Amino acid sequence: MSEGMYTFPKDFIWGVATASYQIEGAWDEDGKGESIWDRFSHTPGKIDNGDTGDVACDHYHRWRDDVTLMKELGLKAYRFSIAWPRILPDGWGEVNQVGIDFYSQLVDALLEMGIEPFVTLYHWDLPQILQDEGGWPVRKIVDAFTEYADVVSRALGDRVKNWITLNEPWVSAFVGYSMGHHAPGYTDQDKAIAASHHLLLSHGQAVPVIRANCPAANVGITLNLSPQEPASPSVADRKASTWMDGYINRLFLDPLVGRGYPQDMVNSFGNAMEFIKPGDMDTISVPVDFLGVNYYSRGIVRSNNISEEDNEPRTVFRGDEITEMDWEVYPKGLYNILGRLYFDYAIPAIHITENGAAFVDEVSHNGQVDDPHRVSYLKRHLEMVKKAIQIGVPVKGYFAWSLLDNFEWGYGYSKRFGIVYVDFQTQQRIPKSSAKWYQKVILENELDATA
Ligand code: GCO
Repeated sequence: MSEGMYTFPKDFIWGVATASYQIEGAWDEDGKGESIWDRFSHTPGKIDNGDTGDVACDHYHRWRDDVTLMKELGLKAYRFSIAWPRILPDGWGEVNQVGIDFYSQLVDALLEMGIEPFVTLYHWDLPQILQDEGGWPVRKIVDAFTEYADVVSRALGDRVKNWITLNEPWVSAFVGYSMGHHAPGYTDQDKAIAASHHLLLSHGQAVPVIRANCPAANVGITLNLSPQEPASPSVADRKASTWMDGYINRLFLDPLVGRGYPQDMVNSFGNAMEFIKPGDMDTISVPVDFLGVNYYSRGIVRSNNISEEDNEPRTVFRGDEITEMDWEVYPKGLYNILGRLYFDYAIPAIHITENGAAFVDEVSHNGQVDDPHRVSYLKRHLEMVKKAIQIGVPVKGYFAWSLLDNFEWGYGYSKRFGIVYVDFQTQQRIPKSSAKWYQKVILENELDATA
């Protein structure tokens, strides 16, 4: 091993991630019910350019080719999500066998190719019919999710060993119900807080059900985590960044590890948390096998109240490398988060379930897509994973976001995150130079930080 080279642990899991609504298309085929994202994207003005996920990457029809592509890239694992309304078009009750068969065949094909499936049960495409009855802010959703988790883990649990209950409950709750940028598009903070509690409760109630159906299961939950730094050392900015940390990180981490909701958040939300029932916090803190971490960037927090006497001039500015999402490239934040999860929260195992960047990608005259910025982004974040492992953080796997360019929610197809380029007119896939770079990293199980 030459200088600058780092060999990852032997059993390190190298993967990519996707999500059902972002890639599948076939939005109303084979008995699938409508999801909140179908409804939202079909509502004029909600998505840039009027884009929808109706066709997306047409993965529903092209999945065999996509699995072959994954095999060619040498991927060891594939994190994908299941579209709840494909399985239970009415939210619960009658099962759509065609929907089960789709995922069942996908799982078989992955296993045949030696690719380990990581199934996310919920990546934001709630059956619209459940939203019509109130959605995540209404408690009965917890039983609906549990039934859904039961149906899927019964059907796939003989083959799928890795389960993620929810993807980014903060985004589901707050971007969907309070900011209104995501489906179902509400702007009601109390609804969002109730939604976040019922999401966590759904997770907690589903974990034992998945284990019962799949005794060998590794079960976890994926959070979007991001360090929040004060823009100056002033009291006002420090207070604001502590609040933001509570809102994005601690509101989910603390209850999951059995610490209950952070007191500063409870105080800040006031009596909006009356929906908590006895026993809920125990249900939520059920032990899991791993935590999934989605990391993209940090936050730099400036108090709104900058006229406050004790505020000071800003001292922290974002760096000059910014992605197409207007997110700062800040690899060190991943290291900080990982350290905190291990040393403060004693998390026993971590998978980086998403990490990646959107840049403008173009097909050159020779049909290649060269994306050096993405290679650099991935490399520098993997370097931080390596450093975290070196100080003892149990990082077990890394999933690049994403396999394919896809439907980036409110931005539609305008942001490309894939390591594989997708021509949305022809559905042609072109592995970018980042895919070839990642293929080599996986093959060698080694990172050349100097190159
Ligand atoms: C996320 C999402 C992805 C996004 C990605 C880039 O979990 O936030 O899983 O669906 O596409 O994060 O914004």
